[in-house]
Amino acid sequence: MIDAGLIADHNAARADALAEDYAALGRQLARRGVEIETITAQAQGFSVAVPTWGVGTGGTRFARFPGPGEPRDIHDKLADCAVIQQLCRITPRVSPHFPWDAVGDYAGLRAEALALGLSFDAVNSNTFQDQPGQALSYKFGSLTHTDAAVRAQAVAHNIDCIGIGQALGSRALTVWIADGSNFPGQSDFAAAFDRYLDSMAQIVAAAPDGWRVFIEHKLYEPAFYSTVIADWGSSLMAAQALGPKARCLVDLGHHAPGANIEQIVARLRRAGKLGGFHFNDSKYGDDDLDAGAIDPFRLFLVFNELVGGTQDGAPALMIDQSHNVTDPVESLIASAVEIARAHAQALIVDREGLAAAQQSNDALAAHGALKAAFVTDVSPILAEARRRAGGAIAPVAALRASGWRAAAARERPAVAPGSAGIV
Ligand code: LRH
Ligand code: MN
Repeated sequence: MIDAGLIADHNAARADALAEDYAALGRQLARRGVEIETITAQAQGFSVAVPTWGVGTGGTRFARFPGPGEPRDIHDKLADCAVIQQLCRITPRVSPHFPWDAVGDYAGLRAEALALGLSFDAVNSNTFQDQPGQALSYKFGSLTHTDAAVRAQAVAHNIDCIGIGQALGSRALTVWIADGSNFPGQSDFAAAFDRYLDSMAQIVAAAPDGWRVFIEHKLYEPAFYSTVIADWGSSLMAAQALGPKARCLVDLGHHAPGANIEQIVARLRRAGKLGGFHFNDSKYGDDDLDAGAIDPFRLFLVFNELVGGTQDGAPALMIDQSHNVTDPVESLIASAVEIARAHAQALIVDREGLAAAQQSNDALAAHGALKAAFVTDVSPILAEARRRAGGAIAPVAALRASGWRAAAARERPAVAPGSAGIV
Protein backbone atom coordinates (compact mmCIF):
# COMPACT_ATOMS: atom_id res chain seq x y z
CA MET A 1 0.00 0.00 0.00
CA ILE A 2 1.03 3.64 -0.34
CA ASP A 3 2.33 5.33 2.82
CA ALA A 4 -0.62 7.26 4.33
CA GLY A 5 1.73 10.08 5.27
CA LEU A 6 2.68 10.55 1.64
CA ILE A 7 -0.99 10.92 0.66
CA ALA A 8 -1.51 13.41 3.51
CA ASP A 9 1.49 15.49 2.40
CA HIS A 10 0.38 15.23 -1.22
CA ASN A 11 -3.09 16.54 -0.32
CA ALA A 12 -1.76 19.24 2.01
CA ALA A 13 0.28 20.68 -0.86
CA ARG A 14 -2.83 20.85 -3.04
CA ALA A 15 -5.55 21.69 -0.50
CA ASP A 16 -5.60 25.47 -0.98
CA ALA A 17 -5.77 25.29 -4.77
CA LEU A 18 -8.53 22.69 -4.56
CA ALA A 19 -10.50 24.77 -2.05
CA GLU A 20 -10.28 27.76 -4.38
CA ASP A 21 -11.36 25.78 -7.45
CA TYR A 22 -14.13 24.06 -5.49
CA ALA A 23 -15.52 27.38 -4.25
CA ALA A 24 -15.45 28.85 -7.75
CA LEU A 25 -17.25 25.83 -9.21
CA GLY A 26 -19.73 26.01 -6.34
CA ARG A 27 -20.57 29.60 -7.25
CA GLN A 28 -20.87 28.70 -10.95
CA LEU A 29 -23.20 25.79 -10.24
CA ALA A 30 -25.25 27.83 -7.76
CA ARG A 31 -25.99 30.30 -10.55
CA ARG A 32 -27.42 27.29 -12.41
CA GLY A 33 -29.48 26.23 -9.43
CA VAL A 34 -27.19 23.30 -8.61
CA GLU A 35 -25.97 22.77 -5.02
CA ILE A 36 -22.35 21.56 -5.30
CA GLU A 37 -22.46 19.73 -1.97
CA THR A 38 -25.31 17.57 -3.27
CA ILE A 39 -23.22 16.55 -6.29
CA THR A 40 -20.10 15.93 -4.18
CA ALA A 41 -22.07 13.67 -1.86
CA GLN A 42 -23.30 11.66 -4.86
CA ALA A 43 -19.77 11.56 -6.29
CA GLN A 44 -18.59 10.13 -2.96
CA GLY A 45 -21.27 7.42 -3.23
CA PHE A 46 -20.23 6.48 -6.77
CA SER A 47 -18.13 3.40 -7.44
CA VAL A 48 -16.98 1.21 -10.31
CA ALA A 49 -15.38 -2.24 -10.19
CA VAL A 50 -11.92 -2.98 -11.58
CA PRO A 51 -11.09 -6.16 -13.52
CA THR A 52 -8.38 -8.42 -12.09
CA TRP A 53 -7.20 -9.05 -15.64
CA GLY A 54 -6.64 -5.32 -16.11
CA VAL A 55 -3.86 -4.81 -13.53
CA GLY A 56 -1.33 -6.73 -15.60
CA THR A 57 -0.07 -5.43 -18.94
CA GLY A 58 -2.39 -6.49 -21.74
CA GLY A 59 -1.59 -7.43 -25.29
CA THR A 60 -2.96 -8.23 -28.66
CA ARG A 61 -2.79 -11.29 -30.89
CA PHE A 62 0.49 -9.96 -32.12
CA ALA A 63 2.36 -9.44 -28.87
CA ARG A 64 2.31 -8.42 -25.23
CA PHE A 65 5.09 -6.24 -23.78
CA PRO A 66 5.13 -6.85 -20.01
CA GLY A 67 6.25 -3.97 -17.79
CA PRO A 68 8.09 -3.86 -14.45
CA GLY A 69 6.40 -5.38 -11.40
CA GLU A 70 3.82 -7.46 -13.27
CA PRO A 71 1.36 -9.15 -10.89
CA ARG A 72 2.17 -12.87 -10.62
CA ASP A 73 -1.19 -14.11 -9.39
CA ILE A 74 -4.51 -13.09 -7.88
CA HIS A 75 -2.79 -12.11 -4.63
CA ASP A 76 -0.60 -9.54 -6.41
CA LYS A 77 -3.64 -8.45 -8.44
CA LEU A 78 -5.64 -7.79 -5.27
CA ALA A 79 -2.72 -5.84 -3.81
CA ASP A 80 -2.64 -3.68 -6.96
CA CYS A 81 -6.42 -3.19 -6.85
CA ALA A 82 -6.10 -2.11 -3.21
CA VAL A 83 -3.63 0.62 -4.21
CA ILE A 84 -6.09 1.87 -6.85
CA GLN A 85 -8.83 2.01 -4.21
CA GLN A 86 -6.53 3.63 -1.64
CA LEU A 87 -5.81 6.51 -4.01
CA CYS A 88 -9.13 7.11 -5.79
CA ARG A 89 -11.64 5.68 -3.25
CA ILE A 90 -14.23 4.76 -5.90
CA THR A 91 -13.12 1.20 -6.76
CA PRO A 92 -13.91 -0.94 -3.69
CA ARG A 93 -14.97 -3.92 -5.79
CA VAL A 94 -12.98 -6.32 -7.98
CA SER A 95 -14.34 -8.44 -10.83
CA PRO A 96 -12.40 -11.75 -11.08
CA HIS A 97 -12.05 -14.14 -14.01
CA PHE A 98 -11.88 -17.93 -13.81
CA PRO A 99 -9.81 -19.97 -14.17
CA TRP A 100 -7.29 -17.09 -14.55
CA ASP A 101 -7.78 -16.22 -10.83
CA ALA A 102 -8.34 -19.77 -9.53
CA VAL A 103 -7.04 -20.61 -6.02
CA GLY A 104 -7.57 -23.47 -3.58
CA ASP A 105 -9.15 -21.42 -0.78
CA TYR A 106 -11.87 -18.96 -1.81
CA ALA A 107 -12.95 -18.17 1.74
CA GLY A 108 -9.33 -17.23 2.35
CA LEU A 109 -9.26 -15.09 -0.78
CA ARG A 110 -12.42 -13.31 0.35
CA ALA A 111 -10.82 -12.58 3.74
CA GLU A 112 -7.64 -11.42 2.03
CA ALA A 113 -9.63 -9.00 -0.16
CA LEU A 114 -11.60 -7.76 2.86
CA ALA A 115 -8.36 -7.04 4.72
CA LEU A 116 -7.35 -4.91 1.72
CA GLY A 117 -10.69 -3.02 1.77
CA LEU A 118 -12.01 -4.87 -1.26
CA SER A 119 -15.03 -7.04 -2.11
CA PHE A 120 -15.95 -9.01 -5.23
CA ASP A 121 -18.31 -7.87 -7.98
CA ALA A 122 -19.49 -10.14 -10.82
CA VAL A 123 -17.36 -13.22 -11.50
CA ASN A 124 -16.48 -14.01 -15.13
CA SER A 125 -16.46 -17.48 -16.67
CA ASN A 126 -14.15 -18.49 -19.50
CA THR A 127 -15.18 -20.92 -22.20
CA PHE A 128 -13.28 -19.02 -24.90
CA GLN A 129 -9.95 -20.77 -24.19
CA ASP A 130 -8.99 -24.41 -23.71
CA GLN A 131 -7.33 -25.05 -20.36
CA PRO A 132 -4.49 -27.57 -19.93
CA GLY A 133 -5.97 -31.01 -19.40
CA GLN A 134 -9.44 -29.95 -20.54
CA ALA A 135 -11.37 -32.93 -21.93
CA LEU A 136 -13.19 -31.28 -24.80
CA SER A 137 -12.13 -28.27 -26.90
CA TYR A 138 -14.01 -25.01 -27.35
CA LYS A 139 -12.53 -24.50 -30.83
CA PHE A 140 -15.97 -24.71 -32.39
CA GLY A 141 -17.90 -23.18 -29.54
CA SER A 142 -18.90 -23.77 -25.96
CA LEU A 143 -22.48 -23.23 -24.73
CA THR A 144 -23.70 -23.47 -28.34
CA HIS A 145 -21.35 -26.25 -29.57
CA THR A 146 -23.09 -28.88 -31.75
CA ASP A 147 -21.74 -31.58 -29.39
CA ALA A 148 -23.88 -31.88 -26.24
CA ALA A 149 -20.86 -33.08 -24.26
CA VAL A 150 -18.97 -29.85 -25.00
CA ARG A 151 -22.03 -27.80 -24.00
CA ALA A 152 -22.31 -29.78 -20.77
CA GLN A 153 -18.64 -29.11 -20.02
CA ALA A 154 -19.19 -25.37 -20.56
CA VAL A 155 -22.36 -25.34 -18.44
CA ALA A 156 -20.51 -27.15 -15.64
CA HIS A 157 -17.73 -24.56 -15.72
CA ASN A 158 -20.23 -21.71 -15.40
CA ILE A 159 -21.95 -23.45 -12.49
CA ASP A 160 -18.53 -23.89 -10.86
CA CYS A 161 -17.99 -20.13 -11.27
CA ILE A 162 -21.30 -19.48 -9.48
CA GLY A 163 -20.06 -21.66 -6.61
CA ILE A 164 -16.79 -19.73 -6.48
CA GLY A 165 -18.72 -16.45 -6.61
CA GLN A 166 -20.84 -17.50 -3.65
CA ALA A 167 -17.68 -18.27 -1.65
CA LEU A 168 -16.32 -14.84 -2.57
CA GLY A 169 -19.54 -12.99 -1.69
CA SER A 170 -20.28 -12.07 -5.29
CA ARG A 171 -23.88 -11.87 -6.50
CA ALA A 172 -23.48 -12.08 -10.27
CA LEU A 173 -21.94 -14.10 -13.08
CA THR A 174 -20.90 -12.53 -16.39
CA VAL A 175 -21.13 -14.90 -19.36
CA TRP A 176 -19.33 -13.81 -22.49
CA ILE A 177 -18.86 -16.56 -25.11
CA ALA A 178 -16.81 -16.36 -28.30
CA ASP A 179 -19.14 -18.80 -30.07
CA GLY A 180 -19.74 -18.00 -33.73
CA SER A 181 -18.47 -18.77 -37.22
CA ASN A 182 -15.94 -17.61 -39.79
CA PHE A 183 -17.71 -18.74 -42.96
CA PRO A 184 -21.23 -18.25 -44.35
CA GLY A 185 -22.91 -21.61 -43.99
CA GLN A 186 -20.63 -22.80 -41.19
CA SER A 187 -23.29 -22.25 -38.49
CA ASP A 188 -27.08 -22.75 -38.30
CA PHE A 189 -27.99 -19.40 -36.70
CA ALA A 190 -31.35 -20.53 -35.25
CA ALA A 191 -30.08 -23.85 -33.92
CA ALA A 192 -27.04 -22.20 -32.33
CA PHE A 193 -29.29 -19.68 -30.56
CA ASP A 194 -31.57 -22.47 -29.32
CA ARG A 195 -28.56 -24.33 -27.96
CA TYR A 196 -27.48 -21.12 -26.25
CA LEU A 197 -30.85 -20.74 -24.53
CA ASP A 198 -30.84 -24.38 -23.43
CA SER A 199 -27.35 -24.11 -21.92
CA MET A 200 -27.99 -20.71 -20.31
CA ALA A 201 -31.27 -21.93 -18.79
CA GLN A 202 -29.27 -24.51 -16.82
CA ILE A 203 -26.79 -21.84 -15.67
CA VAL A 204 -29.52 -19.38 -14.67
CA ALA A 205 -31.33 -22.15 -12.79
CA ALA A 206 -28.14 -22.83 -10.79
CA ALA A 207 -27.82 -19.18 -9.75
CA PRO A 208 -29.10 -18.53 -6.19
CA ASP A 209 -32.01 -16.16 -5.54
CA GLY A 210 -30.87 -12.57 -5.62
CA TRP A 211 -28.13 -13.37 -8.15
CA ARG A 212 -27.85 -11.91 -11.64
CA VAL A 213 -26.53 -13.64 -14.75
CA PHE A 214 -25.16 -11.06 -17.18
CA ILE A 215 -25.27 -11.79 -20.93
CA GLU A 216 -22.46 -9.92 -22.66
CA HIS A 217 -22.97 -9.36 -26.38
CA LYS A 218 -20.12 -8.68 -28.81
CA LEU A 219 -20.32 -7.95 -32.55
CA TYR A 220 -17.28 -9.99 -33.59
CA GLU A 221 -13.83 -11.39 -32.54
CA PRO A 222 -12.66 -14.02 -32.28
CA ALA A 223 -15.44 -15.09 -34.68
CA PHE A 224 -15.25 -12.99 -37.81
CA TYR A 225 -18.41 -13.87 -39.79
CA SER A 226 -21.14 -14.43 -37.17
CA THR A 227 -21.29 -14.34 -33.36
CA VAL A 228 -24.14 -16.10 -31.55
CA ILE A 229 -24.73 -13.19 -29.11
CA ALA A 230 -23.59 -10.42 -31.45
CA ASP A 231 -25.77 -7.52 -30.43
CA TRP A 232 -28.17 -6.10 -27.88
CA GLY A 233 -31.12 -7.59 -29.75
CA SER A 234 -29.86 -11.15 -29.37
CA SER A 235 -28.89 -10.42 -25.77
CA LEU A 236 -32.32 -8.98 -24.94
CA MET A 237 -34.15 -11.87 -26.66
CA ALA A 238 -32.12 -14.29 -24.55
CA ALA A 239 -32.53 -12.33 -21.30
CA GLN A 240 -36.29 -12.14 -21.80
CA ALA A 241 -36.47 -15.86 -22.53
CA LEU A 242 -34.29 -16.78 -19.53
CA GLY A 243 -36.26 -14.99 -16.81
CA PRO A 244 -35.72 -12.28 -14.18
CA LYS A 245 -32.18 -13.26 -13.12
CA ALA A 246 -30.90 -12.83 -16.67
CA ARG A 247 -29.79 -9.33 -17.62
CA CYS A 248 -27.86 -7.70 -20.46
CA LEU A 249 -24.31 -6.39 -20.00
CA VAL A 250 -23.07 -3.61 -22.29
CA ASP A 251 -19.34 -3.63 -23.05
CA LEU A 252 -18.81 -0.27 -24.78
CA GLY A 253 -16.26 -1.79 -27.19
CA HIS A 254 -18.53 -4.54 -28.46
CA HIS A 255 -20.44 -2.53 -31.07
CA ALA A 256 -19.96 -1.51 -34.66
CA PRO A 257 -18.25 1.88 -35.08
CA GLY A 258 -20.96 4.57 -34.95
CA ALA A 259 -23.45 2.46 -32.99
CA ASN A 260 -25.64 4.63 -30.74
CA ILE A 261 -24.77 2.93 -27.44
CA GLU A 262 -26.63 5.44 -25.28
CA GLN A 263 -29.86 4.57 -27.12
CA ILE A 264 -29.14 0.85 -26.62
CA VAL A 265 -28.79 1.62 -22.91
CA ALA A 266 -32.14 3.46 -22.94
CA ARG A 267 -33.85 0.49 -24.65
CA LEU A 268 -32.39 -2.11 -22.25
CA ARG A 269 -33.37 0.05 -19.28
CA ARG A 270 -36.92 0.41 -20.57
CA ALA A 271 -37.08 -3.39 -20.87
CA GLY A 272 -35.86 -3.69 -17.26
CA LYS A 273 -32.95 -5.76 -18.55
CA LEU A 274 -29.93 -3.47 -18.18
CA GLY A 275 -27.69 -5.55 -15.91
CA GLY A 276 -24.29 -3.94 -16.17
CA PHE A 277 -21.44 -2.35 -18.04
CA HIS A 278 -17.89 -3.02 -19.07
CA PHE A 279 -16.46 0.46 -19.49
CA ASN A 280 -13.59 1.15 -21.87
CA ASP A 281 -13.13 3.14 -25.08
CA SER A 282 -12.48 2.32 -28.71
CA LYS A 283 -12.03 3.88 -32.13
CA TYR A 284 -12.39 0.88 -34.39
CA GLY A 285 -13.07 -2.55 -32.80
CA ASP A 286 -12.93 -4.03 -29.31
CA ASP A 287 -9.84 -1.95 -28.63
CA ASP A 288 -10.26 -2.02 -24.83
CA LEU A 289 -8.69 1.42 -24.50
CA ASP A 290 -8.95 3.60 -21.39
CA ALA A 291 -12.48 4.85 -20.66
CA GLY A 292 -12.96 8.41 -21.86
CA ALA A 293 -9.66 8.42 -23.76
CA ILE A 294 -11.19 8.49 -27.27
CA ASP A 295 -14.81 9.63 -26.90
CA PRO A 296 -15.58 11.09 -23.45
CA PHE A 297 -18.80 12.63 -24.81
CA ARG A 298 -20.15 9.14 -25.58
CA LEU A 299 -19.32 8.02 -22.03
CA PHE A 300 -21.17 11.07 -20.71
CA LEU A 301 -24.18 10.31 -22.93
CA VAL A 302 -24.32 6.77 -21.51
CA PHE A 303 -24.41 8.14 -17.95
CA ASN A 304 -26.96 10.72 -19.05
CA GLU A 305 -29.24 7.74 -19.79
CA LEU A 306 -28.45 6.17 -16.39
CA VAL A 307 -29.07 9.25 -14.23
CA GLY A 308 -32.78 9.87 -13.68
CA GLY A 309 -35.49 7.38 -14.64
CA THR A 310 -35.90 4.09 -12.85
CA GLN A 311 -35.13 0.38 -13.30
CA ASP A 312 -35.25 -2.27 -10.58
CA GLY A 313 -31.69 -2.79 -9.45
CA ALA A 314 -28.88 -0.41 -10.43
CA PRO A 315 -26.65 -1.76 -13.20
CA ALA A 316 -23.26 -3.21 -12.19
CA LEU A 317 -20.58 -0.74 -13.20
CA MET A 318 -17.28 -2.43 -14.12
CA ILE A 319 -14.19 -1.58 -16.13
CA ASP A 320 -12.89 -3.97 -18.82
CA GLN A 321 -9.71 -2.72 -20.46
CA SER A 322 -6.39 -3.94 -21.82
CA HIS A 323 -3.44 -1.75 -20.95
CA ASN A 324 -0.85 -2.43 -23.64
CA VAL A 325 1.32 0.71 -23.50
CA THR A 326 0.62 2.33 -20.09
CA ASP A 327 1.13 1.36 -16.47
CA PRO A 328 -2.06 -0.66 -15.85
CA VAL A 329 -2.54 0.68 -12.33
CA GLU A 330 -2.21 4.28 -13.55
CA SER A 331 -4.62 3.60 -16.40
CA LEU A 332 -7.21 2.04 -14.09
CA ILE A 333 -6.99 5.01 -11.72
CA ALA A 334 -7.33 7.48 -14.60
CA SER A 335 -10.20 5.48 -16.13
CA ALA A 336 -12.11 5.22 -12.86
CA VAL A 337 -11.79 9.00 -12.50
CA GLU A 338 -13.07 9.56 -16.08
CA ILE A 339 -16.05 7.28 -15.45
CA ALA A 340 -16.82 9.18 -12.22
CA ARG A 341 -16.48 12.39 -14.22
CA ALA A 342 -19.13 11.28 -16.74
CA HIS A 343 -21.42 10.37 -13.84
CA ALA A 344 -20.95 13.75 -12.12
CA GLN A 345 -21.48 15.64 -15.39
CA ALA A 346 -24.74 13.73 -15.92
CA LEU A 347 -25.84 14.76 -12.42
CA ILE A 348 -25.62 18.47 -13.25
CA VAL A 349 -27.70 18.34 -16.44
CA ASP A 350 -30.63 20.80 -16.27
CA ARG A 351 -33.27 18.06 -16.58
CA GLU A 352 -36.24 20.46 -16.60
CA GLY A 353 -34.66 22.63 -19.26
CA LEU A 354 -33.81 19.56 -21.30
CA ALA A 355 -37.35 18.14 -21.08
CA ALA A 356 -38.92 21.49 -22.02
CA ALA A 357 -36.62 21.91 -25.01
CA GLN A 358 -37.31 18.32 -26.14
CA GLN A 359 -41.05 18.89 -25.79
CA SER A 360 -40.90 22.09 -27.86
CA ASN A 361 -38.51 20.55 -30.42
CA ASP A 362 -35.88 23.16 -29.66
CA ALA A 363 -33.04 20.92 -30.76
CA LEU A 364 -30.28 23.43 -30.07
CA ALA A 365 -31.50 24.20 -26.56
CA ALA A 366 -31.89 20.49 -25.81
CA HIS A 367 -28.40 19.71 -27.07
CA GLY A 368 -27.14 22.77 -25.24
CA ALA A 369 -28.51 21.46 -21.96
CA LEU A 370 -26.33 18.37 -22.31
CA LYS A 371 -23.29 20.25 -23.61
CA ALA A 372 -23.45 22.74 -20.74
CA ALA A 373 -23.02 19.85 -18.30
CA PHE A 374 -20.41 18.07 -20.41
CA VAL A 375 -18.16 21.13 -20.73
CA THR A 376 -18.33 21.85 -17.00
CA ASP A 377 -15.02 20.94 -15.38
CA VAL A 378 -16.20 18.87 -12.42
CA SER A 379 -12.61 17.96 -11.45
CA PRO A 380 -12.83 19.92 -8.14
CA ILE A 381 -15.90 17.88 -7.15
CA LEU A 382 -14.16 14.59 -7.95
CA ALA A 383 -10.96 15.62 -6.15
CA GLU A 384 -12.86 16.89 -3.11
CA ALA A 385 -14.85 13.64 -2.97
CA ARG A 386 -11.56 11.71 -3.03
CA ARG A 387 -9.98 13.96 -0.40
CA ARG A 388 -12.97 13.59 1.95
CA ALA A 389 -12.84 9.82 1.51
CA GLY A 390 -9.14 9.70 2.42
CA GLY A 391 -7.85 9.36 -1.13
CA ALA A 392 -5.40 11.48 -3.10
CA ILE A 393 -6.34 14.79 -4.69
CA ALA A 394 -4.19 13.85 -7.73
CA PRO A 395 -4.05 10.03 -7.55
CA VAL A 396 -1.75 9.27 -10.48
CA ALA A 397 0.75 11.94 -9.35
CA ALA A 398 0.61 10.49 -5.83
CA LEU A 399 1.23 6.98 -7.15
CA ARG A 400 4.24 8.17 -9.14
CA ALA A 401 5.59 10.14 -6.19
CA SER A 402 5.30 7.05 -3.98
CA GLY A 403 7.68 4.95 -6.09
CA TRP A 404 5.15 2.10 -5.74
CA ARG A 405 5.83 0.63 -9.21
CA ALA A 406 9.60 0.53 -8.64
CA ALA A 407 9.00 -1.22 -5.31
CA ALA A 408 6.75 -3.76 -7.01
CA ALA A 409 9.44 -4.32 -9.64
CA ARG A 410 12.03 -5.02 -6.94
CA GLU A 411 9.70 -7.56 -5.34
CA ARG A 412 8.32 -9.29 -8.42
CA PRO A 413 10.46 -11.15 -10.98
CA ALA A 414 10.54 -9.54 -14.44
CA VAL A 415 8.31 -11.23 -17.00
CA ALA A 416 10.02 -12.18 -20.26
CA PRO A 417 8.41 -10.64 -23.37
CA GLY A 418 7.22 -12.99 -26.07
CA SER A 419 3.75 -14.23 -25.25
CA ALA A 420 0.76 -12.71 -27.10
CA GLY A 421 -2.90 -12.33 -26.11
CA ILE A 422 -4.84 -10.00 -23.85
CA VAL A 423 -3.40 -11.36 -20.57
C1 LRH B 1 -14.56 -10.12 -24.35
C2 LRH B 1 -14.47 -9.45 -22.99
C3 LRH B 1 -15.15 -10.19 -21.87
C4 LRH B 1 -14.05 -10.75 -21.02
C5 LRH B 1 -12.85 -10.57 -21.82
C6 LRH B 1 -11.60 -10.42 -21.02
O1 LRH B 1 -14.01 -9.30 -25.34
O2 LRH B 1 -14.92 -8.14 -23.10
O3 LRH B 1 -15.86 -9.33 -21.04
O4 LRH B 1 -14.28 -11.98 -20.54
O5 LRH B 1 -13.11 -9.43 -22.61
MN1 MN C 1 -16.09 -7.20 -21.54
